[in-house]
Amino acid sequence: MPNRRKEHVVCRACHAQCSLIAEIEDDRPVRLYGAKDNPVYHGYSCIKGRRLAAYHDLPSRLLCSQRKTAGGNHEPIKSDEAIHEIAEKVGALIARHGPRSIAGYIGTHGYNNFATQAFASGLLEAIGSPMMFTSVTIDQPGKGIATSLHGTWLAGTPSMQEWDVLMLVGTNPIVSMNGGLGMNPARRLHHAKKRGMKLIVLDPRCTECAEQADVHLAVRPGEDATVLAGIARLLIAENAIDRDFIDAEADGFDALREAVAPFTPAFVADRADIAAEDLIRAARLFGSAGRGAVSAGTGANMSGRGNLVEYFVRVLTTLRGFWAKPGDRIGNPGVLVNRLPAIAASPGPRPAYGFGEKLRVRGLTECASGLPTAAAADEILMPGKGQVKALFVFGGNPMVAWPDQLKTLEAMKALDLLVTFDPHMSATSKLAHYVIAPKLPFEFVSPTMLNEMLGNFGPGWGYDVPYAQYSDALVPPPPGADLIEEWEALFRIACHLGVALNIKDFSLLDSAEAKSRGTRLDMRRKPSSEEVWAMLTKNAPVSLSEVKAKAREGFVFDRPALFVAPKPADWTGKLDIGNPVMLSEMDQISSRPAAASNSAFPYRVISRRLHDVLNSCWHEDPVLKRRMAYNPAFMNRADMRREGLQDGDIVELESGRAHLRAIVQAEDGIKPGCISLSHAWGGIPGEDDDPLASGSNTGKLSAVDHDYDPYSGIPLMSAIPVQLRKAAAAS
Ligand SMILES: Nc1nc2c(c(=O)[nH]1)N[C@H]1C(S)=C(S)[C@@H](COP(=O)(O)OP(=O)(O)OC[C@H]3O[C@@H](n4cnc5c(=O)[nH]c(N)nc54)[C@H](O)[C@@H]3O)O[C@H]1N2
Ligand SMILES: Nc1nc2c(c(=O)[nH]1)N[C@H]1C(S)=C(S)[C@@H](COP(=O)(O)OP(=O)(O)OC[C@H]3O[C@@H](n4cnc5c(=O)[nH]c(N)nc54)[C@H](O)[C@@H]3O)O[C@H]1N2
Ligand code: SF4
Ligand SMILES: [Mo]
Repeated sequence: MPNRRKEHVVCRACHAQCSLIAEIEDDRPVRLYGAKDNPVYHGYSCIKGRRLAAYHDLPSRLLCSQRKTAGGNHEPIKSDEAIHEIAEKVGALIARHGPRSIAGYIGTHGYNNFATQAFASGLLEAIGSPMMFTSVTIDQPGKGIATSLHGTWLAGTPSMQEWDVLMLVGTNPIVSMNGGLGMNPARRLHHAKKRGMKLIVLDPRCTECAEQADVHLAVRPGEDATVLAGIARLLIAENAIDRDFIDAEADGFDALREAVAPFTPAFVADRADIAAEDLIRAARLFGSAGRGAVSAGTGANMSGRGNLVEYFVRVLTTLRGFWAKPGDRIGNPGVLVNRLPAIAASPGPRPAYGFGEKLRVRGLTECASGLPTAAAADEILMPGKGQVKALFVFGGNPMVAWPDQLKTLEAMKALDLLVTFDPHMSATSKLAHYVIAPKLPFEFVSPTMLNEMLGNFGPGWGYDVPYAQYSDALVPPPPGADLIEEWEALFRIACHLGVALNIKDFSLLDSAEAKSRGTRLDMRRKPSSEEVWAMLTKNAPVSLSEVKAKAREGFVFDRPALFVAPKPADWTGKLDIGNPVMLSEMDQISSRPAAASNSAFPYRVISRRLHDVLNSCWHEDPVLKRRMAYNPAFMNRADMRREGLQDGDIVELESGRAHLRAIVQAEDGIKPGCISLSHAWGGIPGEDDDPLASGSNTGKLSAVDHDYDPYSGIPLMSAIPVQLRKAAAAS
């Protein structure tokens, strides 16, 4: 008789950390489904999460680490041996080229695991390298930059239950679990709409969210800032602003009013290719609501002017006085993460860029969203003092995720040392000198700290009640496997190098404080996983041991009620809605003519998420493969007819940088002229880039040194101008 048991578990297939039930048979996870009684997720699950059990035993899963041979193939290597060799090589590179030659990149599954993040940044700090890149600057870098320029409102926004209106800009949380709607987004939107909340969606596609919108503005890609400025202008013109709030809490109103003046409905309608009446309808819905929120996503951040779009997300919130006010009850006082002080005030703007490490390319520096990852390939390729020689990749896949794939390929090949921490031979791992095979989620501990932390990102992120769940390691690694948690491998590399690690406390939001109040490790003794998590939650509002004791199934803690306090009388900080750099970008939009529509590149490739897969993860899973064998280039039927295309035909898409082949598929509700193509598909260019076999890589179309943001370095990763040619008929 097989030994079968059921366990509650935190899903870690994406950042949303849903609560699932795992059926485990003879120590193997065999089935997963949503936990119906969970007070926050209410049984939600998606196919990616439900397949997480299967990933633990997929044949493609690496059961031991790999080393590249002289012939370019990979051979198994004991993790001990790999760690020793890697440490030797790092030591030699530091001695020869200095610490800056060692860089790290934290991708999706590094970001999603705080133990990995903490030990990775601890190691780079300990050796004295500032070169830590993350996926944030190729994701939604405008968020950090705009928050810095506008200022944080400490009390945040009121909970979703109180919103009368929600505006989503280039984000589709029903599919992506990006912020805006919170956890189990479809259910929450349904309830919110039932009680009367209005929804405004800006998206060139009729997305799952747009289908339910009261106003859907099918904006021309890259013109979101134009539309939001138009809405700001209408709010001001129709006196639908909270003048008392603005006078008391914000600087820069007059400059803003002047800067948005040219953004008349006629101008916006023309630029953004929407109906002026729809713009006015959206502005009136937004302007007549008592409370509400605005949330933007990747579409808005990747199409140029992402900082400005995110800035306007905040400016519109301020114009309407939608921030939480004195006396409002804070939904989530915090369980594992300390929230910002619940005061109705802003400390004011802070520097958004121009500090920290100076990169050697394009005048880029560290910015409020981190070091510009779009510059990492150039930092590897450009000779000279400080050149990056070694790259550690933590749960990311630069080869298919970074913009400018051809440059990334050159860079990966140029490295003296490329190490990935990845459970399968990703495109990047195929080029790596070492691939460290990590444990998978059900083999290690995790509380829901990541998603709680994301609650500070913006409205409708994280939890709006004091919820947490704790999962133990549920199953051992497969028999005979030699796997290691990322943090443990990094601990051992540090030991070899003779450096001591400081482990950041992730319960503290301020990164300097999280470091200064972190834990300096005694390197003579390797901590246990639980001890590591105790360090990561050292100053948490609720102790990890209490969370562990109470929240195996997910639990809403009984925290003392927290109400927003008025600001102290001597408070000086104010929000800034007239930032000169942002307003000068507005000037550029209004004073320059629109790009000619019959240019050499008439189509725009726009980014989107696919329901069934997360970025480049586990595309080879046979169940997913049956549902989604490749990433189709979704097009408008009229465009297809005009180009003589049918479903399944292969087209060649050419940008100013490169061309790629993709397979077209009609989709209703895509704006004419747009080609909606998901990212992180395809393999190594020239080796495995058959669109039918591995999909098409949109990163190839981006150029990091063209049309890039001067602060985050992000180039166009959506709204990429291309021309289209039919390459072959469907086979
Ligand atoms: N053109 C275009 N480019 C884009 C985007 C876009 O919309 N358009 N999106 C951008 C965005 S938002 C992001 S976040 C980046 C993503 O950038 P990356 O994070 O670099 O890419 P992912 O594909 O998410 O890489 C995840 C890797 O983690 C591995 N993995 C899976 N499970 C685990 C695990 O449990 N542990 C470990 N250690 N590894 C695991 C997978 O095998 C995979 O290799 O791509 C960006 N690139
Ligand atoms: N199922 C699934 N979920 C995911 C992921 C995944 O790969 N699959 N990836 C995860 C990651 S890494 C991230 S960062 C989040 C991202 O989460 P979201 O930002 O919500 O990502 P999308 O669902 O792609 O939504 C972006 C929307 O922007 C639209 N868009 C493209 N260009 C423009 C433009 O110029 N203007 C406007 N207004 N809209 C535009 C697209 O049509 C798309 O509907 O999702 C996460 N969740
Ligand atoms: S949304 Fe993310 S966390 Fe939730 S079940 Fe799907 S993969 Fe897992
Ligand atoms: Mo992302």
